[in-house]
Amino acid sequence: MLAALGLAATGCASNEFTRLGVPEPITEQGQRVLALWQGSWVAAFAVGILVWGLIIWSIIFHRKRSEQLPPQVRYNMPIEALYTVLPIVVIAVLFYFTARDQTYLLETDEQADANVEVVAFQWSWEFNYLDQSKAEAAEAADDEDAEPETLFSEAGTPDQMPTLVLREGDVVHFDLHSPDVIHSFWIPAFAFKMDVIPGHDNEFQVKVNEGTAGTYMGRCAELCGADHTRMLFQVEVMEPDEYDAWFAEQEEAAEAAALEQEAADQEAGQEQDAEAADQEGGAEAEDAQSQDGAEDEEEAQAASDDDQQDDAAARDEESQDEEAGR
Ligand SMILES: [Cu+2]
Repeated sequence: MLAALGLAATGCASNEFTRLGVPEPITEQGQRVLALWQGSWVAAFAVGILVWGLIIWSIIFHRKRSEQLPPQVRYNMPIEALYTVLPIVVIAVLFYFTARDQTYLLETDEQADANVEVVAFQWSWEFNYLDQSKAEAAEAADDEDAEPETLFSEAGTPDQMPTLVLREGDVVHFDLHSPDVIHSFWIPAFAFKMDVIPGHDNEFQVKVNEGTAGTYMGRCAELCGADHTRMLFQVEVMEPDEYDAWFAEQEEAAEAAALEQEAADQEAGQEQDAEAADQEGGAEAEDAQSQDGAEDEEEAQAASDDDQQDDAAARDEESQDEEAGR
């Protein structure tokens, strides 16, 4: 049975039963996580079957036969040593595979095809598509605070979840940034999540598998306040052609928006210049006007003060009347 289980768990066939609760991974890294998960379960089942077997064997074959005390085996050195060494071996093996896979999962050396800055905030996400990763920008400029260029962005709200778009076969680098509290960036189909910590930008990267085009869910996996449960996003994996068209469209839209903004800024600048010129010319006339205006304002203020005092006096009288009436 153990052999069958081991074969089922580590074989190529990956169905819902043998994944033991983990969704079908869509990244190379996710497959590694799944393998670690399945391997750990195989080890746990092996230990479990051994222990249950010994218990059942003792119950059946070593039942109480007489009133005589059976031979006592405490302080039996070989058995005591076995009890100590065996668990240490089990833990050491689990530790080895965990450490090995963690190193692999946190590796960011490979050149990425896409760079995304993930901003997690209370309570949604913003995805900034960058021209390079933060680490690369810092290295290129030889300045720790150098920021990569944002090509275009998408931000969501708790009511309108944003969509993160990825391309099949891409190595995608994620820079995680939070301006407020700790969140956790979790795409269940990656079989991976990472905390998004204010003041400490985390990073990781994945290789998206071929043939995974489709829509997946993303969540925040760290209780981060009242609307934590609404901190959702969608992940859309596109086929290369579709993605390239989408990417070009987004870039164009961002460029057009930037140009529009520039034009608006220029117009505003020109208006300001014109106003400044007007002000210089009419400064003397305005001075005369403003003095008149100031006097008018003072009079109006004095009048309203009088009104307020009258009101207060009227209210006092009313309340006195009420008291007298009681
Ligand atoms: Cu959150």
